Amino acid sequence: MEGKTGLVAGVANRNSIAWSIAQRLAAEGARVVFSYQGERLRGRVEALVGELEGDHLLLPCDATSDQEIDILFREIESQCGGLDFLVHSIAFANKEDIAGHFVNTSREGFRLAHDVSAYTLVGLARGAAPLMERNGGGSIIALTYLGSERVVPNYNVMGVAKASLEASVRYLAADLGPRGIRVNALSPGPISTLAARGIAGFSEMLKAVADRAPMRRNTDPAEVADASLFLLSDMGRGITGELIHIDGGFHIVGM
Ligand code: NAD
Ligand code: 0WE
Repeated sequence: MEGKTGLVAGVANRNSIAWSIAQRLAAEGARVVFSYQGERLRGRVEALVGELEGDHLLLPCDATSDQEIDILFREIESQCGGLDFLVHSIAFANKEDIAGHFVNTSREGFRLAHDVSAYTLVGLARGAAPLMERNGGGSIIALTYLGSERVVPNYNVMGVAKASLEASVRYLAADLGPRGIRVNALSPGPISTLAARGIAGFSEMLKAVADRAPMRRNTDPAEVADASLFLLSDMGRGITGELIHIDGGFHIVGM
């Protein structure tokens, strides 16, 4: 990844999947721009980035704001020129909407989950595309979850938002392919991150997956980082619009 520059959106702390991905990309020589949701997170992300070799950049961006996305890419353009890759690792739904019955999802809860978890990919891809075109093309990945394809208890509106994210990956791949930009999704099995830990019954879910997955274990974030490196590098140059499960095979199992 030497000579490549990319944006990683979604590092909140050391357990973030985006942090595992960014560490691997930086270790392979990439320059990484980190965007963080708000000033509340700056200190923590700064401390993490300080652990990396190389010259990286930190910029704020609440991805639900078109204005903040605009400012982010203007800043990247002036500091880096172009862009080669983008990692989208952002999701949010109200706590009450990822518990209980999906049928009770409010209009506002549905809107929020889709705005944060799906539309942000479209907004960030639109901002990144001209900078990628300048570099002769680029590669975009988004993190999704099996709850989009099958009913996972309590995942509820997040599953519907992830289905939208995955469809957005395909439409973006078709739109941006002629400009040399690839767009793919990675679907890891459950990983114990901040976004996952608050969820009731999460440790039981980890155990159920490890018991039934063909590989008989849970997903290691380093495995997600390796697959990300593949798709974001020239090794993935023939692949776009694809969804890769990184779940030890759990998604193939019927019982
Ligand atoms: P995480 O909490 O570390 O990451 C979620 C990130 O989303 C945070 O950095 C948060 O700041 C960011 N975010 C939320 N709203 C935002 C906004 N408006 N603007 C900018 N950033 C915003 O948790 P994670 O588990 O690393 O999640 C990362 C991605 O991986 C998510 O898309 C999640 O759905 C997906 N995923 C997670 C798992 C899992 O089990 N942990 C499994 C499969 C997929
Ligand atoms: O995408 C996710 C989690 C995303 C998430 C997590 C939270 C917790 C805190 C979105 N919004 C919020 N809102 C909060 O207030 N995952 C893939 C992890 C996850 O979450 C689940 C899972 C899995 C797996 C929720 C229910 C069931 C399974």
